[in-house]
Amino acid sequence: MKNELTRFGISMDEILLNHFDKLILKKGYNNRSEAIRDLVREKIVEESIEYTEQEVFGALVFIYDHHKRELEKKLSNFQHDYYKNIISTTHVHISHDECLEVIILRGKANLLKNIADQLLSFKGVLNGKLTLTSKPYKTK
Ligand code: NI
Repeated sequence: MKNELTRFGISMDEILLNHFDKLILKKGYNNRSEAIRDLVREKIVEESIEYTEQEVFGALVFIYDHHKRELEKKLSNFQHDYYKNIISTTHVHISHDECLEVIILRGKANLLKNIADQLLSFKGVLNGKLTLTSKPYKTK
């Protein structure tokens, strides 16, 4: 497959196109083509990530109660258990009582989701979210 650009026409009703143009303006795209390419890439990643056996990447962001007994030790031990999948951890003290951590993960999607579920269920972890991503397809 060639990596050259191919032109094709898209038919869209005026109302939808109007909403789309407002969206791409808000998102800062220079033209419709670039916005459509990104939407297609996003959809391809979203649809394939659940099933792929390939390595994907994740960012787990969560907030926890700094005063909860033993929680910091528990979080640290847990992260050591998965040292092969955890690339990096950033810790931010967001208030007198709470901390925020961002954990960057790599591995199979199901394992990363499982790691996130386990961690987010710890008592004292107040809120969190895992975002997974991967390359949409092989470019080389
Ligand atoms: Ni802290």
